[in-house]
Amino acid sequence: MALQVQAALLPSALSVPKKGNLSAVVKEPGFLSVSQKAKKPSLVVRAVATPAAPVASPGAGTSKADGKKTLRQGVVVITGASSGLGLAAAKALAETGKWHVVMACRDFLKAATAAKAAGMAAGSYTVMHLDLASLDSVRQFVDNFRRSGMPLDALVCNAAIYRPTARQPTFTADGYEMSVGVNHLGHFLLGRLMLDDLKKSDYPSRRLIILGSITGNTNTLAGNVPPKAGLGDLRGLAGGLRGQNGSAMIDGAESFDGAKAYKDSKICNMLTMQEFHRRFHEETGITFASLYPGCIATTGLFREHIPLFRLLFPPFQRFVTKGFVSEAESGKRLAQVVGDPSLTKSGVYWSWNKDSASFENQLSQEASDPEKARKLWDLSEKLVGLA
Ligand code: LMG
Ligand code: NDP
Ligand code: PMR
Repeated sequence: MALQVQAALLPSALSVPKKGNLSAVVKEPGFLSVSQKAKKPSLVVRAVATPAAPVASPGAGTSKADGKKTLRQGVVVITGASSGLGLAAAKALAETGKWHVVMACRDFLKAATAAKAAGMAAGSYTVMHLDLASLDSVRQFVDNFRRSGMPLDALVCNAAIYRPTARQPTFTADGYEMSVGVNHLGHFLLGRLMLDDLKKSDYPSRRLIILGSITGNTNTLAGNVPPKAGLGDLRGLAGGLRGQNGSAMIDGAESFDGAKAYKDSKICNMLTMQEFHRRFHEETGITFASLYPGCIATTGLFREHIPLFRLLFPPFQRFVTKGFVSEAESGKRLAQVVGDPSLTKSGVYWSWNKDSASFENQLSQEASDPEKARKLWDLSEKLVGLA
């Protein structure tokens, strides 16, 4: 049976690292834990996940153990879990024992090393390769995930890049401007494909979460720091964000602005969450949510910013705006949105107040415009090959 478990996992594991070297990957304890730590061979699913202390709960997604109904361990996929918020949330969720975390990352070894350095228990997570800058990679990831035999109970679209100092656009494998390509289009395809997996799950509360941000909302001070987010009439997106004969910017602007492209991508993330909610919540019961986790000024998101910014930004946020939040705290917040039984409401953009209590926040007019959301959805479908 152990062999069977291993065999079931092998195809996904072997095809996981695109860039990585296989022997190094196979040596990785997090990876090996997938088959080595399997203690409950009755189901492939149970074998992949760490056998955690069962949580008593009635309803679906339960199994009988010792004559009692118990909630099985949930499986959550987190994109970009190799650093910052994604890693902190992965750790927070894995530590509860209630979740097995699939870390969907572009750099397999970086993710595996980060998980280990963060002290995540081997067997509480699986690293799988996902490069959101390639739609082929997104499809490949979904195939690999399905072949692993794990159910999907929650999906967190967390990965992002921010290119504030770039003067020229760069492009994804499919030729789309990188910030919107990775932050929005890659996640759009992933979310659309994995909706089917969420639908199949028997877990009591299934959730699809997409990271938003305050800087994409012009109804805030932070959202008014130039350059301001704005999608215009989406003509640049309609033109394919190519940058050569068209525009690399969603609003069709002639010149590229990396900071604006990021903020625009966050509007897309928040609009997409709401459109998912409108189209699928009633029919599926899945919770769709977005959030602003606070200003996590120390993460890798700012890696491309000038050194002076990276030096001053954390104290500025900590002492001046007071919007600063540590990576660990932000991870707890995201973990709440994934698993807290009180945050099941769908269509919500969560934020936290100074006492770290969650509340339903207001999105800007543009970030909650249903007509724009529908148009964005239709255009995105074309760009990722779904329509
Ligand atoms: C753009 O500039 C770039 O052009 C673009 O390329 C890209 O990099 C983009 O977002 C990234 O930034 C934006 C920014 C640059 O420009 C401005 O903000 C222009 C200012 C225009 C006025 C803004 C309106 C806001 C009005 C508020 C008034 C300000 C008061 C501040 C207090 C607010 C309290 C609620 O800006 C910068 O690069 C500045 C860098 C910001 C971070 C560092 C700020 C330094 C502050 C020093 C903090 C010191 C540490 C605190 C110690 C406390 C001790 C107790
Ligand atoms: P980090 O840079 O620390 O983390 C981003 C993650 O995304 C990394 O794991 C990175 O991988 C991954 N990533 C980047 N490009 C790709 C790609 N092509 N394919 C797959 N993964 C990719 O940033 P944060 O933790 O700060 O950001 C996480 C989320 O939080 C983002 O959605 C961001 O918009 C949001 N957010 C952040 C705020 C903040 O203040 N930091 C505030 C509000 C929202 P790698 O490690 O390989 O680089
Ligand atoms: Mg901003 C008033 C509160 C506040 C908050 C909560 C943020 C969050 N910022 C605030 C204010 C200001 N910022 C002010 C007054 C300024 C002018 C000095 C300012 C500047 C600033 C810059 C240059 N802030 C930034 C930048 C960035 O490059 C970051 C960015 O826009 O990335 C897209 C950023 C951020 N400020 C935030 C947050 C959360 C960011 C990180 C970006 C994000 O993930 O959305």
